[in-house]
Amino acid sequence: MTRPRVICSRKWPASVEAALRARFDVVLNQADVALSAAELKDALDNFDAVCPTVTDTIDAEVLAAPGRARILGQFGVGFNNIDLEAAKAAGLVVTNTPGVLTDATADIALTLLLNVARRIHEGQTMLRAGEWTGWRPTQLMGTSPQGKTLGIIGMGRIGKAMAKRCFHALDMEIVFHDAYPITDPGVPAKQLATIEEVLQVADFVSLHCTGGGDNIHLIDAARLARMKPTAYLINSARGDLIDEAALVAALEAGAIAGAGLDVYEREPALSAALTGMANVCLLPHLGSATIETREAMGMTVVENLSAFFEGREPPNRVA
Ligand code: 8YV
Repeated sequence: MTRPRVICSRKWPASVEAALRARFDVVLNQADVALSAAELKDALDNFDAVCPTVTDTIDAEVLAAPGRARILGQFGVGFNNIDLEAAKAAGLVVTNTPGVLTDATADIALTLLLNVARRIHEGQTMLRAGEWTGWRPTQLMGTSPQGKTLGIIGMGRIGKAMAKRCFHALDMEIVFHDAYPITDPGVPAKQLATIEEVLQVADFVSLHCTGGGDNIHLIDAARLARMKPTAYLINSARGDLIDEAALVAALEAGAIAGAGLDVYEREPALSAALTGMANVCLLPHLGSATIETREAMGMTVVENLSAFFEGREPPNRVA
């Protein structure tokens, strides 16, 4: 029996690549260089399954008349890099990897919160530059999160995991906005009717909604202006949720206190102004970057593909 032909757009954890090899006729990307649009089209023409990541733009043009592909097995929970309507129109099934990266991503959101609150990166930069002259009572005083209000935008799995951490570990008050009524936030938390209401009361605003579509620039100049001047914006979700130019302007004007960012509007590029701001903590999209999580994400893709090619419903089908 011929085995399905599968291609991965990037290098994956070795244990997952072994699992793929055991089941499929697989082409792996050991060089780990992102595929061009032409190479992605070629992959759709010649493989039964294409496994992209957030770095692959699978738009309508790439998806026009795929010759052979029947399934896109996205490595990641977010899939705003894929034009879902175009994929459906092309007859492709699309799957993602929810659940397995919830804790890792919430950990990074919490890390960013604590970093900006306690000025961790500023302290480390000072030390590494050899500029620490010794302890002083007023040196690098940050902000205590205890008793402050965390505002979550998007109370899904990761939003709830962030709420849990901040409620139990930091004694924070939790408010949130979600497009749907959330009856099980997991910890005491108040759902507010609008994003504006959250922005007005929160000391830390953490984004946990999906990117793309109507959510592009969800946080724009007008919404940044609703935040307290003492508040911090945390984004571990998707870069396009924030109008990055508007964020830079708000930070330059002192309209908000700072930001913790793991994702950017035009990754891997980021606004140069951000890199010069001491009140901004910047990470290179590390949300799910633990060995355990990346292996679990890969094995979830393997399960999705296995189910599909065995004629079963893939467990994590999004289209
Ligand atoms: C991934 C993520 O690293 O899963 C997601 O949606 O943002 C990250 O954790 C990346 O997207 C993989 O494609």
